[in-house]
Amino acid sequence: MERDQTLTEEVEKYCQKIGIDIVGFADLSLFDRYSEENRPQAHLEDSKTVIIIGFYLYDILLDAWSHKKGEGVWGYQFADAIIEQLCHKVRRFLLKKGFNSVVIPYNPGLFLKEAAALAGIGPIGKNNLLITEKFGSQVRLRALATTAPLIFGEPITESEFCKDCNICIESCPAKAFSDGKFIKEKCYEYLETHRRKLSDYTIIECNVCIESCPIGKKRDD
Ligand code: B12
Ligand code: SF4
Ligand code: SF4
Repeated sequence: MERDQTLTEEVEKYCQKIGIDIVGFADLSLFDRYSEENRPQAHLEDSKTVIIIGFYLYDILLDAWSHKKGEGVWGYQFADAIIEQLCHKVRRFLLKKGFNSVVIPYNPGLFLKEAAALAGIGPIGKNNLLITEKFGSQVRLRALATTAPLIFGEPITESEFCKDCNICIESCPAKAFSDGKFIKEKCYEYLETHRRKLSDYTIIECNVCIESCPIGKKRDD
């Protein structure tokens, strides 16, 4: 299938213009390794490209979760709400060019940090998260599936950033990396029991494995 260099550059430029900090494009066939509901085709049958966007969490408040009084479910994430709007703008931009797109739901959806690594945005580091050169792991992610034939990035499978570093592993208060791999149950339990309360309805979760990582911390913008 012919891929469109000009359109790819136009999408990149548009993303930059509307305040999307990171964008990458991934090959659909790389998602065949996942179960059906975690593939782009489950959301848009004739998809040709997966677009991954990243929003830099420049203020910790963007990472807050909220719920409505009486509901008790942490259903609203501030950065996710912004990213969703940005995704819809990209969708509209592509629609005007004659291509259909779908903003992929959060759950079930794609495995976003893997999708970003498959799009060549950055590696998954020892902190088990996507690392970007400019922002470290301080980015929230979301994806669209589109019929636009965009040019893919090269998948990244190893982290050149981590090498001899172990800062995130040593900093994790739950010791979730103590057996040489990420133990999600330890992390989950810690997140549940150590919420930073901002108000009756809003909290911030642990993000030490993000904040302790030195990558992307030397920016001046
Ligand atoms: C379920 C979930 C959780 C659960 C369980 C996590 C888990 N890893 O299973 C809990 C609640 C514990 C959790 C915790 C956190 N989460 Co969370 N979580 C998710 C969610 C919804 C799905 C993750 C998932 O199941 N991935 C698939 C599994 C198979 O991956 P995995 O086992 O973690 O990792 C394997 C692969 O990465 C693979 N691998 C390694 N290198 C490579 C390279 C390639 C190319 C490939 C294909 C695979 C691969 O090896 C790993 C080990 O087996 C995603 C959102 C989404 N829809 O993707 C957010 C997400 C991963 N979480 C996120 C964040 C920020 C957090 C927290 C910091 C909490 C917070 N403050 O928000 C912690 C960090 C924990 C950590 N260090 O990993 C962000 C990460 C952003 C980033 N920069 O990477 C995401 C993407 C949400 C978002 N919208 O941005 N999370
Ligand atoms: S703190 Fe060090 S080991 Fe951990 S993700 Fe960042 S660079 Fe990699
Ligand atoms: S979010 Fe906190 S508890 Fe979970 S792995 Fe990261 S540092 Fe550890």
